[in-house]
Amino acid sequence: MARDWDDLFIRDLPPADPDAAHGAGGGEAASAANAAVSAPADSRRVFRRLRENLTRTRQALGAEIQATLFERLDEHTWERLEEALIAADVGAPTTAAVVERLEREAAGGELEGGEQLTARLAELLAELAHTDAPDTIDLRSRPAVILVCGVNGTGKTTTIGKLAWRLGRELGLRVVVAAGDTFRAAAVEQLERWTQRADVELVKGARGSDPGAVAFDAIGAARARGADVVVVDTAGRLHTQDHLMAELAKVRRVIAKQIPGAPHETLLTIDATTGHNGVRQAKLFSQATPVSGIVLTKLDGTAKGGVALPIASELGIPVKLIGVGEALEDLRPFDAAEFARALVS
Ligand SMILES: Nc1nc2c(ncn2[C@@H]2O[C@H](COP(=O)(O)OP(=O)(O)OP(=O)(O)O)[C@@H](O)[C@H]2O)c(=O)[nH]1
Ligand SMILES: [Mg+2]
Repeated sequence: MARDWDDLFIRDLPPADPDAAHGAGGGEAASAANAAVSAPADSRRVFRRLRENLTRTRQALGAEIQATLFERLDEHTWERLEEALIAADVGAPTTAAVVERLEREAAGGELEGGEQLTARLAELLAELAHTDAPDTIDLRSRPAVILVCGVNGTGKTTTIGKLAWRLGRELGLRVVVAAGDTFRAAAVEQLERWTQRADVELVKGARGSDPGAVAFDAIGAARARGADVVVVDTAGRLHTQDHLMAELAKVRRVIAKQIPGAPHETLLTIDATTGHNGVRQAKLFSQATPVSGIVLTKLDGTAKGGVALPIASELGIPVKLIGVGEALEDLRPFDAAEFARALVS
């Protein structure tokens, strides 16, 4: 069963009364979305779209899988498969373990034919994504606060636009976005465009103003309007920029002071096109500030999509969302099994 939005978000589902759901789009949109996710035709459509958006990785990997697992198996099969997975950035040690296991099972006669081998390969790859940390996003607080941070240009603002649209228009929640990147005027304008498309409220401060103050105002606005979720954008930064890391810590403190236990979710964006380098950078970032979930972005623009699978165990933080394009609907909950199948099929 594919993991979907309703599995990702923990929330008090609204009672049957349609007036209980609010926000632009309202209850109708919410129930339509819920009905749609349960329809098999729709999940097939979503899976097709995921495959399309992963084309670059899939083509590189798929051609090798066709040329290996669907041909006569010999030692070159396993070498070539291993090389292809490493090229897709699955990571050398994890790849070796997966291929060795597949080879052993094939030699033991447990698997026969390309179809079975491919299906088993997808299963083994999906297992790489397992962590013990919770892979859900808890939205039960009123408001729930989601803080989004990461290195420059990794896709924070774009992810927030897509997430706000999903929460607001599709799930019928009332969303307030905080323009916590006060460095550049263009950053606020970019976020403003996204929030207009998503039809959610934006709280912004003057250019150069304190990001903590913007977060403070956004939570105040959310409380005043009975909003369900506050999503806080932040400026890009490196873990080595002490003053900027201190600023991020301050934003967290301001949020926690207003709502004990908040931020309820801290998402770190990683640009998939930077492959394992991005993962190493994210590791350092997550050691400098608490992070509860990864958003892997730009998977549509890379042949290194295999990187999604080992990240969770390498960082000890689950991948919760993936960005597969620049349209509003191009943010997906990360379902390792579905993802692995999309890569190899
Ligand atoms: N193809 C593709 N492009 C993406 C995706 N996510 C973000 N981008 C693009 O990546 C670029 C940077 O995205 P932003 O959202 O501005 O990144 P940011 O982390 O907010 O950047 P800073 O605020 O400057 O640190 C933009 O051109 C986005 O359109 C994605 O999933 N797929
Ligand atoms: Mg930004």
